[in-house]
Amino acid sequence: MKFDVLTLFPEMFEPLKTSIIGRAVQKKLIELNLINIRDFSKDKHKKVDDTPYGGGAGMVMMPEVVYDAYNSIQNKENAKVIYLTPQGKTLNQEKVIELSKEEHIILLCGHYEGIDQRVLDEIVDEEISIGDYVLTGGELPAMILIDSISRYIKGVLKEESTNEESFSKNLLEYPQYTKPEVFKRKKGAGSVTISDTMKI
Ligand code: 4H7
Repeated sequence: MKFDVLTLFPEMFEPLKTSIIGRAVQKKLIELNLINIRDFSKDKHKKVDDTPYGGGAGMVMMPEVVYDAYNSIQNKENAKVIYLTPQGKTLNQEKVIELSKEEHIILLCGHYEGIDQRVLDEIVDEEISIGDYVLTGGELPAMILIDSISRYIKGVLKEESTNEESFSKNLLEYPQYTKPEVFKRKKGAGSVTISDTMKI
């Protein structure tokens, strides 16, 4: 799986370089490319946003710079372009599994009041929201997509981990226990006996 991320804040993606996803990148099971949209500004002050037509608060990301950043991505013929926005369809596990079957995903992260509609109409295939609340940018939603999708890429997790979820066909997990057998006078699941249950 290849992920290209179009963002004004590539440094926000540092946490993905740790733990399970970081190891998957190192093992080349997933490829993660961060593209700084600001690098494509032709303005001498590297400006990427402007005031909205029709008035209103805040700034809108300009279409040309986003389009040029998108066009810098190689071999994007079969890529799916996803825009992270609160207006998108809410993400769920079924959608995560569907997306894990793609070979190339381009994630477009908006900031400020969002991105000029004309470039969205030109390049976006799908709009996704991670839930009904407001964030300052699409970067955290993009990271959540990368994390949730990568779990389904072969070799990222131990074989059984995602199988178990599909067998049980529900996401409601039971409490987990490990050593020690007794903690704060309570036993873990494995060693609970009938007399513990019956309080005898
Ligand atoms: C694109 C368009 C995603 C990105 C608009 C993004 C929540 C989610 C953003 C906006 C996001 C989610 C513009 C929406 C400013 C909020 C006050 C960045 N927020 N913004 N508005 N739920 N914000 O997935």
